[in-house]
Amino acid sequence: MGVFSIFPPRASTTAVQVDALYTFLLIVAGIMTALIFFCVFFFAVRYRRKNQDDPAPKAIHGSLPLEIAWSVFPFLIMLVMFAWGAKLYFQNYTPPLHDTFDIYVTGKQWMWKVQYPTGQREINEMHVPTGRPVKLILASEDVIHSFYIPAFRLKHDVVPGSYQTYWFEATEPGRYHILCAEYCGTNHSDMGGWVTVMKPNDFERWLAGDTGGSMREQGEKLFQQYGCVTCHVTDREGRCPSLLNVFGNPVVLDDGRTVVADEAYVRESILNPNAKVVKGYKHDIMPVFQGQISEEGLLQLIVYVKSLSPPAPRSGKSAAPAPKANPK
Ligand code: HEC
Ligand SMILES: [Cu+2]
Repeated sequence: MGVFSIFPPRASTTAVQVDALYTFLLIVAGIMTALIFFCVFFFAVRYRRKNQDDPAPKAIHGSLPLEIAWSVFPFLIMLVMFAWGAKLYFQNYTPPLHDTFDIYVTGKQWMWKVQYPTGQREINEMHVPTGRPVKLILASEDVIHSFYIPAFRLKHDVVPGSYQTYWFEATEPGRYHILCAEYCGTNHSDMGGWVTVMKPNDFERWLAGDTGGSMREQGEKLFQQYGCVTCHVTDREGRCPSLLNVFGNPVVLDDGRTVVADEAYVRESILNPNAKVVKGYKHDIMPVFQGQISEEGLLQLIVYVKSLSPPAPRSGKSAAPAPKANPK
């Protein structure tokens, strides 16, 4: 298939699966096209009027078995396409819960800004390891963009005001195009870059390079700068919830609903705290930060809030014991 390259290179686990489905669609479409053309020509030749004075043939008015056959078979084939497509869709939109490497991507007219939990920041460049699920948290600073890496068969709209998540696992080291696939203004066509896929060892070395403080450290700075710390850490009157072990766990709200504190929840809690108020706490105490913190800053704050919920120790490896929720 490499020689015959109507397909871009395949560098992720999904690429192979997407291409298999695509090939199936091409084959079905090819067979149908061939069949229709064959019938057109066959009938034109077979039933042509040989002599001017031959009587015109009688028209046929339907055939029940034929109609059933050409309704049921295409329907079954469509169902296969649907089930296959839906399976791939759900698989790609549901990141694995554990052991993902998280990368935070912000679209901005007209560039992709990429941040790593370890603090590296890049513009129009992204580095990922092979053999490890990478989860993307996609945000936009301005308009709708679409994050597109053809070699990974990955394309996801990036919508202002919300987070999109997607995941992939790269398989082939190399450099592949990143594009924006949603028209986003004058320089849309220049909005793109490169993703570098590296062997795990090379990637570790790259990650260990110089940074201006990890994303968590930068988030912690913002946490102090915006005064979050005065309420969420030093407040002794219990007016504000502790943020320890909030992330990734269910939160009971004052309207009785229970939501899981994911990236989108923390983002909303910061920008519009009254949208979901934690049970037992009051509305209108936490200030509304809408319009005050950049998308990149929000992502750093989120990484910091995440770091307050260390993952439960997993078998074998020793990890620091998780602090108990709300020590007040
Ligand atoms: C004036 C005090 C105050 C400040 C400043 C403040 N918060 Fe809050 N925060 C609250 C209160 C009260 C709640 C609970 C009510 C609610 O959910 O809105 C809360 C809720 C939250 C939650 C949801 C917690 C949970 O248990 O689900 C998060 C996350 C959060 N704040 C983050 C932040 C961040 C980040 C900042 C700084 C940018 C910040 N807060 C600044 C008072 C504050
Ligand atoms: Cu764009």
